[in-house]
Amino acid sequence: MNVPNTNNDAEIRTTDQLKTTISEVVHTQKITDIHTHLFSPPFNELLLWGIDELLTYHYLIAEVFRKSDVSYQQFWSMTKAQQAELIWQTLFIENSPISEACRGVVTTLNELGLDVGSRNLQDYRDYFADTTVEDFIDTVFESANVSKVVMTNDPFDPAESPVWESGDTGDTRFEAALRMDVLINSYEDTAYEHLRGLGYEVDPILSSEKSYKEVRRFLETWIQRMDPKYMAVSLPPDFQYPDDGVLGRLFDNCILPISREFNVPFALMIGVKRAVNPQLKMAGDGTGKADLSSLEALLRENPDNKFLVTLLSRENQHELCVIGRKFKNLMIFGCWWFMNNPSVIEEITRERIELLGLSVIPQHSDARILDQLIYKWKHSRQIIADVLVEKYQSILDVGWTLTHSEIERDVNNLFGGNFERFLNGN
Ligand code: FIX
Ligand code: ZN
Repeated sequence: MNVPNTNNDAEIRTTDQLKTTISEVVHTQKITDIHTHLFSPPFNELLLWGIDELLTYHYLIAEVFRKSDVSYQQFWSMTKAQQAELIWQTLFIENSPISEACRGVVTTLNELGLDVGSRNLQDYRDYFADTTVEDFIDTVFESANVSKVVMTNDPFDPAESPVWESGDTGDTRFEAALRMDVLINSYEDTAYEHLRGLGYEVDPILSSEKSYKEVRRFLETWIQRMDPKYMAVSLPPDFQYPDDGVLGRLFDNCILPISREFNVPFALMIGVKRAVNPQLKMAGDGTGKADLSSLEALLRENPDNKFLVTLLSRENQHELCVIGRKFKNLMIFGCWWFMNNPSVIEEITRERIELLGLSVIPQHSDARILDQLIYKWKHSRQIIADVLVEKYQSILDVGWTLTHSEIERDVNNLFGGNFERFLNGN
């Protein structure tokens, strides 16, 4: 017997109804963006926004050198406004802006109601000059339909310190993530001295019980100060675990115990080769395929720890899904950086849903400039919706029934529910 449906829970029978429902649900569902490089207003100049920032995004800097004769030295000696003008002229006027990073600028301007057909950079600059950052945050969060964004907070960055010392990060839509690249990847070069300077009694190679205790004390202090959603690190493709060096000692004696004790997951972003071309500065990082047996060992040997993982190499993505099937303490998230392109997002999202169903966090934005929330989410939402249509259609075709509220439940989990449950579960 068919259970009668209320209007709100209409049964979906046809492909048209399915497409309309998914499009409506995917576009109206608010998103928790679990990894960005955005900052709330009290962080002042760390919060980047506006057309010149948008145009000088490091993804576009990498592209401009391929099409312009400008030398590295000339480019880096320009002001930000001059760099933005060069990028605009080269990538948007002298060439059509169809790379994903270029297209993102066009989508963003259009969504902000600006006339992209005019190609008038000055008009775009005027628009931003007439806007306050607080108003613009509201505009962007509304346009992207995002409810929360997780920042990337470096406890070693002096530019962030005043805000953490003040205890007030302002707008609560911005939440913290405790980033540990300096601690983990530069312990001997940078972190050790810094910690000593702050009065932590650590030794240069982190080899004593006393040092472990002191690093744990440092982490505890920052967890209390930031109330982070998770701790995070980016790692090179040759990352290994177990490890008898500083990284292994930090993981086993400091980070993993603290992560368990405070129920703060550890996010691993694996596969970045930093400074493949140092001349490009932040745009000069590359990617490499990782050996995921290290990740398997980490998950197996630390079953009471929770790990969020994203990988930078396309070649690793299928293997990661298989690992996800083996370890419930792993939450796979996002299409990171060079993966954040339509063809790859589509492939990875399909692969993940086929192997893991709805138990993943399909995307994060990695936005560095506030405005980018608009295009990154607009582009990704469309792809996620298309993959969902295909997957739901395949069960409708063989007689499964679906309702509007079931699709709402599923999309809600993908866009925030899975993250919250993973954080709050034991
Ligand atoms: O390590 C990271 O969090 C990376 O996302 C960034 O460092 C990278 O520069 C980036 O912006 C990628 O989208
Ligand atoms: Zn990032």
